[in-house]
Amino acid sequence: MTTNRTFTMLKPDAVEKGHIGAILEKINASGFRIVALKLTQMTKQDAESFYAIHNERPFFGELVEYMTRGPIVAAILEKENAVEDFRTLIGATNPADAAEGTIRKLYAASIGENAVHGSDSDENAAIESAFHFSGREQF
Ligand code: IDP
Ligand code: MG
Repeated sequence: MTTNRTFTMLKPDAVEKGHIGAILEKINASGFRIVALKLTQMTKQDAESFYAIHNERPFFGELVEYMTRGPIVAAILEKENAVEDFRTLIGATNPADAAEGTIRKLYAASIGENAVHGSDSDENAAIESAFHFSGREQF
């Protein structure tokens, strides 16, 4: 099944550095429609659950600490081929490997603090969207 929606978070480092406006502008300019949006903060339990797939990885503790240290912007984005096109827009996990012009190339500091999340599949986009937004918060 393919859908036309993906889920994103502007992570605590991007919010701390004042990049919310610039990143949302780039998302809009790239043809995505924002269909849900909020400033929120994940609890430790939220982050452990959201990133459960990584819980055996050596960086898991660091990842949870980072993702809970301040507010994030959570959003659902709509566009044809949204999941794949948004992964292209954000660039590689490690900003050192990210293509020119991508959000991570422009705004990420390191593989850990990489500014933005993008769902990796339609299934996870739906799960992650429901994690952060009720039905009445999605337009
Ligand atoms: P993705 O965000 O590009 O899908 P994943 O491999 O799913 O990358 O990793 C989830 C998040 O975990 C990354 O975005 C990054 O914040 C963090 N992460 C991934 N690999 C490392 C690492 O080697 N060291 C520290 N943090 C990492
Ligand atoms: Mg991932």
